[in-house]
Amino acid sequence: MKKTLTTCPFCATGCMYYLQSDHDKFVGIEPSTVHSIAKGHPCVKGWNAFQFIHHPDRLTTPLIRKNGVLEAAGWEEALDLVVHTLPSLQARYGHDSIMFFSSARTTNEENYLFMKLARAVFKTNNVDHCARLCHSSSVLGLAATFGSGAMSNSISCVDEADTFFVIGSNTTENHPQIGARILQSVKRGAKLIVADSRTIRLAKAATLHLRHRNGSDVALINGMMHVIIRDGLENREFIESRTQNYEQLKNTVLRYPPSIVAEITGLTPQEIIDAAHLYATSPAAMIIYSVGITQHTHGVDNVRSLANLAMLTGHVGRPGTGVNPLRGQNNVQGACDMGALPNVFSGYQKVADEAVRQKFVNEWRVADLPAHAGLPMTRALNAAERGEIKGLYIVGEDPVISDPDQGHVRNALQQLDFLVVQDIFLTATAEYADVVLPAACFAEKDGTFTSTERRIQRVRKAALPIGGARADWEIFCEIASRAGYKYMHYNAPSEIMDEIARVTPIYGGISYSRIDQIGLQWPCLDEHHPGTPILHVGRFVGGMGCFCPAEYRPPAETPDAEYPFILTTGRSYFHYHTGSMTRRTRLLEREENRSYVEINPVDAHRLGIRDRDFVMVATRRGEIVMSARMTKDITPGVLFITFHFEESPGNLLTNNALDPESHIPEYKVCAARITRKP
Ligand SMILES: Nc1nc2c(c(=O)[nH]1)N[C@H]1C(S)=C(S)[C@@H](COP(=O)(O)OP(=O)(O)OC[C@H]3O[C@@H](n4cnc5c(=O)[nH]c(N)nc54)[C@H](O)[C@@H]3O)O[C@H]1N2
Ligand SMILES: Nc1nc2c(c(=O)[nH]1)N[C@H]1C(S)=C(S)[C@@H](COP(=O)(O)OP(=O)(O)OC[C@H]3O[C@@H](n4cnc5c(=O)[nH]c(N)nc54)[C@H](O)[C@@H]3O)O[C@H]1N2
Ligand code: SF4
Ligand SMILES: [Mo]
Repeated sequence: MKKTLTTCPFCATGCMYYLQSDHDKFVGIEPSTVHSIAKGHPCVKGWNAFQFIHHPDRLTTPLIRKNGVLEAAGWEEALDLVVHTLPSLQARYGHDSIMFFSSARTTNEENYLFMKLARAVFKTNNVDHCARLCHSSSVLGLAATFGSGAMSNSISCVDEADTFFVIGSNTTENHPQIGARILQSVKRGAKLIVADSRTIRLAKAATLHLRHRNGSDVALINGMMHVIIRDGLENREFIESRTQNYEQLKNTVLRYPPSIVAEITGLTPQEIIDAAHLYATSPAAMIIYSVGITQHTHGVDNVRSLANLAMLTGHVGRPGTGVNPLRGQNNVQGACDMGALPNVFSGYQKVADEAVRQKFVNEWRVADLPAHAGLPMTRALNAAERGEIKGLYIVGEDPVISDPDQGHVRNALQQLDFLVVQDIFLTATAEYADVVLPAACFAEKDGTFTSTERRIQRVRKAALPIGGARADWEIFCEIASRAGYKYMHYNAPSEIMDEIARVTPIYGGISYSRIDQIGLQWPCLDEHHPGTPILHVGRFVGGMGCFCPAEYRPPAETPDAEYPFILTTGRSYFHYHTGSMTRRTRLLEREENRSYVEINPVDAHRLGIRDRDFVMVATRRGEIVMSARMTKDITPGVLFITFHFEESPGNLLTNNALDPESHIPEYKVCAARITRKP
């Protein structure tokens, strides 16, 4: 029996454990008792992360569409088709007529190479990934206020906080090891404020549970800041020495007294006052949020408001404080760090900056690089629907199931002249592909993932790729060289990391030898730098912190007579997104194998719906049938569904309304109707 230390392929908590294998067959997981986060306790998805690896559905050979059907093909033929078709589309329709969707499921090295492929070989900045759907609002909102879009503190700070403000994060289900740690701190006496219209598990342990209306977060946070200033609880010294623009913030939040905020949010004025006092008077208070905050047409405003609140009270730059976006995918932090984004190279170095571009021109040995920003992925699908994007290369992403408004996504994919899908399974999106490339999964390749606390950790090859599958990075190198580009050849992923370190200041000190057992947290500037557990200590990354006040704006769609409910979407503990891996895991699929909608008993009784009845949920985009789950944990007037189940896809219903700055979709609020199926 062999055991291989690696990093979990699911959420960005970043637990490490050993994969156990016997002659290239995976048999189990052995926890690593020394890992700083998992401490020997992965969650149920982690414990079962070996099962999907050799599932019979794995893609083992390239597929090419012939006469309308996908047929098995050789690598030569498939790669040649990709290498010939993409440039011919560019020749006909322009360089920016093709788009690259990178993958937060793949390694840093792979994200770096994919953006290098798009920029250096195909000369376009049209590259993006699922952070667009997830924390693009954080990247923008925190960069504007603090100068860095990443989680400010470390997961271990959970042990040092006196008060938690958890808003729009179902932590125990979606970042289970962080959720468990919060509960342990609460047991030791820490206070907990939860702001979520659902009574999530953390809410049951909360000092204060704010069940505010979905989409009213800006009003709530402005209201808390109003009270803090009114009652003299702001941190004057911090405001004076470390921030700017305070007067403007003060003028804005003046207009949000508890009485008005109570009306917008549905809370009582006293709840708003209590939350403000508890947060502001704690010695160390930690804001933890996730996509309940970011996935709105005002997602960036939500994030800026949280940053404002932390600066107002000086809860930033110390242990147990900070503004902490819990990033989602195993490597979404890394995919952003690596520049799989339309406007930056690795390390958030702007493509528009001449000197930065020159550095990459020299390193990559190309004549030039495109200077204007590319398209965000949500905008690219809109452009495809209009016939403006002709070719799309998707790696490890299933937009048919995960993007908003499935009818729109299917239509967009249908309009394409050429679609390449590179995945480990045949996804719903792959049904539209002209070429499908079979990729090796996390257990079959070397590399690194960067966790939500900015920690770069090793992923290790524990067995050979199944069948004819190849590692994503090897596929990219092969395409580059077939396209005539000579400088994308590496003997191993460690060499790719050496290149990343050379051109990316925040990863400057990262090498495989330094992260052999324990990962390092960026910024890690050189080979002697110990890494950075807490950002903004003594000084913000951007110099001075900047208050960016925001006004409350309602969601794009609000309930009316025809669609009287707020529909919100999210996740469950047992499944992961499109379910490509978790639904092929016996134990997880046994726990939960079909779609459900959470509805409050008051609403259910009124509509004649009983627990487990089949119901139809409809929005302006479409309707799906699923079973009702009656629970007081959801506020009357609100419905909750997941998007894990292809058979009744949650995203058939969601609204493709985008935040004007981050281009994130409003997954968290739309208007819906529910009826009992006769
Ligand atoms: N089991 C599991 N774990 C996962 C994932 C998974 O698919 N399954 N996915 C991973 C990924 S990529 C991500 S991004 C994270 C996401 O992690 P979370 O953000 O925790 O996930 P969600 O369930 O989408 O939403 C969180 C909460 O936001 C609340 N909410 C909805 N609307 C609002 C609102 O307007 N305001 C506020 N304050 N709250 C609101 C919901 O009620 C919900 O409880 O999880 C990661 N972990
Ligand atoms: N309604 C609603 N929709 C949402 C959200 C929501 O809250 N509500 N949340 C959004 C968020 S935050 C996110 S992050 C997205 C996630 O959306 P997706 O990224 O589309 O979801 P995943 O299931 O993670 O899909 C990733 C794909 O990567 C493949 N894969 C896994 N490992 C590898 C590998 O090593 N190589 C390759 N090539 N492929 C691999 C998997 O098989 C899978 O098909 O969903 C978004 N959609
Ligand atoms: S908490 Fe996240 S990283 Fe840890 S085992 Fe569970 S899914 Fe994996
Ligand atoms: Mo996400």
